[in-house]
Amino acid sequence: MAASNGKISPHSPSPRSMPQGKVLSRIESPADLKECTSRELSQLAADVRAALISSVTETGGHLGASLGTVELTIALHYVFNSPLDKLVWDVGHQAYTHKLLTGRKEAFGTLRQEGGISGFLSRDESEHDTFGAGHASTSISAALGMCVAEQDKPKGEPRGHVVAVIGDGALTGGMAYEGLNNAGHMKYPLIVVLNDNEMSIAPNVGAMSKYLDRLRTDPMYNRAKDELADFVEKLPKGERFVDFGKRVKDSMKEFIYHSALFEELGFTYIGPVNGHHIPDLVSALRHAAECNEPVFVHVLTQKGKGYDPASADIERSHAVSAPSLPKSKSSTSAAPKYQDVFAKTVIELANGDERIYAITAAMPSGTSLGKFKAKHPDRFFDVGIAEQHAVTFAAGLATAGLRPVVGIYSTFLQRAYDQIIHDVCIQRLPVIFALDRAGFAGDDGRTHHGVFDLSYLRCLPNMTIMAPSDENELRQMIRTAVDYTEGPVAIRYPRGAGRDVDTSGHPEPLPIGKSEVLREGSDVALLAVGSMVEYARHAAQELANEGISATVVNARFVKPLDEELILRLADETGAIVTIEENSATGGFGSGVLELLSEHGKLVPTRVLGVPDRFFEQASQTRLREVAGLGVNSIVAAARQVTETRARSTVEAGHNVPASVSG
Ligand SMILES: Cc1ncc(C[n+]2csc(CCOP(=O)(O)OP(=O)(O)O)c2C)c(N)n1
Repeated sequence: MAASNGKISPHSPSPRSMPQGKVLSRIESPADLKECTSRELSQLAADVRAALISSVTETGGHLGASLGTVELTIALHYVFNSPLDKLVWDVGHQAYTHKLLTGRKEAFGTLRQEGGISGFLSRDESEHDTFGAGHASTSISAALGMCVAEQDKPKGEPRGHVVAVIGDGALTGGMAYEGLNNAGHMKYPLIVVLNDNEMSIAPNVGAMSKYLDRLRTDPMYNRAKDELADFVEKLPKGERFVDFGKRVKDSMKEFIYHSALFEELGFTYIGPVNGHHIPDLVSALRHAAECNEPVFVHVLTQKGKGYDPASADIERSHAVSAPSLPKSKSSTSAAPKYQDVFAKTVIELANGDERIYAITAAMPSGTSLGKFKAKHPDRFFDVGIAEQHAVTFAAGLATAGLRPVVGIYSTFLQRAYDQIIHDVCIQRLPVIFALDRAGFAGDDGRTHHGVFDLSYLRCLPNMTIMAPSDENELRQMIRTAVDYTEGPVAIRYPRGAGRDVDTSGHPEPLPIGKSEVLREGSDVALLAVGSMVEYARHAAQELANEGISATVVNARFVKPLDEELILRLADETGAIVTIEENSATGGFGSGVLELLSEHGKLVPTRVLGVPDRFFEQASQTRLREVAGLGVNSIVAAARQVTETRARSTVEAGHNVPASVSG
């Protein structure tokens, strides 16, 4: 079932056909681009755009981001020789054209589907994908490492150029500056291409964004741009590409506009360049390739270019959903999304509590905290793609008695681990972490599944961790967190819709560390966390049909555990199954095992959690099944522990075997 690269099944979706156009149909690899005339390259851009729109509106995916980089990608593959030359795409969500030009045209219709190609870049997928990503701001560091490796190759071996392509949004991430700082000083010939479309997912934020804006609108740049366009127009047609490198080399120097900031950092700055004009891009990239020192090429692009709905709502079209994606099993279409219930509740509580502040790291729509901004603009902060800063900034707010709520995807909080420990937990600062997309993230795949948070947070002293089983419980947990001032609290909830339960009335706080017993039984205790509670309920019903009587517990708290209840159930049922949509290593089930061992109650126990491997994209429901978290797996585990208990009782009476985990 599991392949080592994380593909979840041998299931191969049949690719949808897409229009390829005259030129795109001839391109099997980047080498084919070199044969193209200038006119053919612009036809190729049109073909690629039509293919992207046709295909991605069907499969879903990052359409807006990729439509903005069509010409840039063509120019990069025209000038450089991948895979000898290394192209490193930041995040990778804007690299669909790169996929089409590097042998993945036929598979493109399987994008982001189970068994299909990834929505990001992956070293497993193509030799042209030099570095996998999904999280932002890594490209400069990775590319610098590759650049050093290229330069240190033994004499006589061909050396490739290395180009990092980073968006203006990703440039707000601290790691990008760490990379620039190091690269400018090391003087290796790294080329950094800034794909500046003025957008992160939402409009970009921060002082750097303002600086780029000044470069973009400076009249000097506009004059240089016009002069360059004139120059290109005056070239005889056939020469526009053939002799372009030679002819443009000197004149390019005149068109270089200076950027004090990037030059002070040790880079030669080229730009701003019109990112939708292939001749300008080709000349700028050729010049960059000849510099033999760190070069920063500033390219201006338009997100969603060529797709009307995208231009009308650039933020929404950053990614489009597939019309036909299967819905999560536990959700109903009428139910509100967890993220919306979260934002609504924080707004409601903030209406009457001026201490509540909301922070997002570039995800105002993904977390729904943009709604908080509309209500309480003075208490809302989008800090950019800067998770580490978001956490320590929140810690600073908390020192003054404020109640910061950091709305963040589980997967992105991974970036800020030391900040959680060093800045928040050690100082017991009451920061509230709202972890969205906890559990499987679905079609975004292995870089985005939020299946580690219970493990990485549970081991931290002073941390309280909750997980709601429905959207009303999420409201109660937010209220509980706001009332609790003894230390940090994390609430983790899944992607998608809730269960359509009643969410009227003021949310009441929950007793800290207390679970909820949903069903009483005598043969086995099913201890479930968050999204798994419904699954456990269904499993209990099936077990009842087989004559096995199960207790079902909604854990609510992963830390502190409801020790009294768990120990009592160990005595009463003598068989336990824990279920969580988190790594089986170090999460809730591990906590239960630790508790049982501490008290010498080693009753047969199965820990159901995400196995120790990475999972590619599929629907959330399917991923849960493949990970062994479906109803059938719970039923099987319950049977196993009850049989083990029965056997050991018969064999030895009192000699109960040690816990087993799986
Ligand atoms: C560490 C991290 N935080 C948040 C995200 C979510 N995210 C994906 S793309 C994106 C915006 C990137 O903007 P930019 O780099 O300018 O690329 P564009 O989409 O505009 O092409 C964000 C915030 C992420 N991928 N990684």
